[in-house]
Amino acid sequence: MLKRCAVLIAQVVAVSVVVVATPAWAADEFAVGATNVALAANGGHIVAFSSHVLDENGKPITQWQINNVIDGKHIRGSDRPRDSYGWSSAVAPAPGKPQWFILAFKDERTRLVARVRFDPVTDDPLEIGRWARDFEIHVSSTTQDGPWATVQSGRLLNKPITQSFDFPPVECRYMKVIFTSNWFSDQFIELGEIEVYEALATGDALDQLILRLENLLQDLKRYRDSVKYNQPLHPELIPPATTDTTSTTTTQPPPQ
Ligand SMILES: [Ca+2]
Repeated sequence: MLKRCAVLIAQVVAVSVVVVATPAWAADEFAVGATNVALAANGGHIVAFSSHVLDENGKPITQWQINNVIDGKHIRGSDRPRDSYGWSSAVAPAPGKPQWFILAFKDERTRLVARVRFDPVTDDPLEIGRWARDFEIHVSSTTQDGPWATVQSGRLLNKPITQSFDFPPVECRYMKVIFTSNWFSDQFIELGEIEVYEALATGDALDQLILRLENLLQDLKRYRDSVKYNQPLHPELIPPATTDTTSTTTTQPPPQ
């Protein structure tokens, strides 16, 4: 019996250690959501940016303004939204002078994010080299001024396709996207759209862990009761005593 108790306690301790030792955001415990939380229609918004192209009066050009990267409008073939060609910076990125923007989500809520998708396509053809190329993604869970943690860097393809980048789930209140280069143009850097997706807890792993702990605790309680009340580990499995009081009475020995 003592050996069984020791085994039970060891199992509870082992499961508890797993709870403590498991990283808070283990990637395999999450699925990527289907909602683009950066989309303006979902509450996404740009809180700061390096530049966008201006007209002769110093006003943003609607078709090329920064908010076009979160408007959900894409250019594909002959499908070209009249009011949204993508984002065009005012100048090309230069060494030490990247072009960038910072976005936040609905109500400035911190999100657990795990996927970013870029659509480099703008109204300008890829052949003129303005589409975004090398990028960095940084996140802050505090302020739009940082501190920043780098979660991803990479290079986009100069192709008219949306490109997806996954990373371990990370808390993000503000996301700073930095572009350090385009494809060779000395004029601007351009991006069609950015999408951000959350990591969603599947619940399966946690539910299974809770179930295991509940079962082990139940076994420990059974063991305690069996010792305390000198009863079998599973008293509920013992057939109930007969309710025939007459026969019971006749089998009792007479009082001494
Ligand atoms: Ca767009």
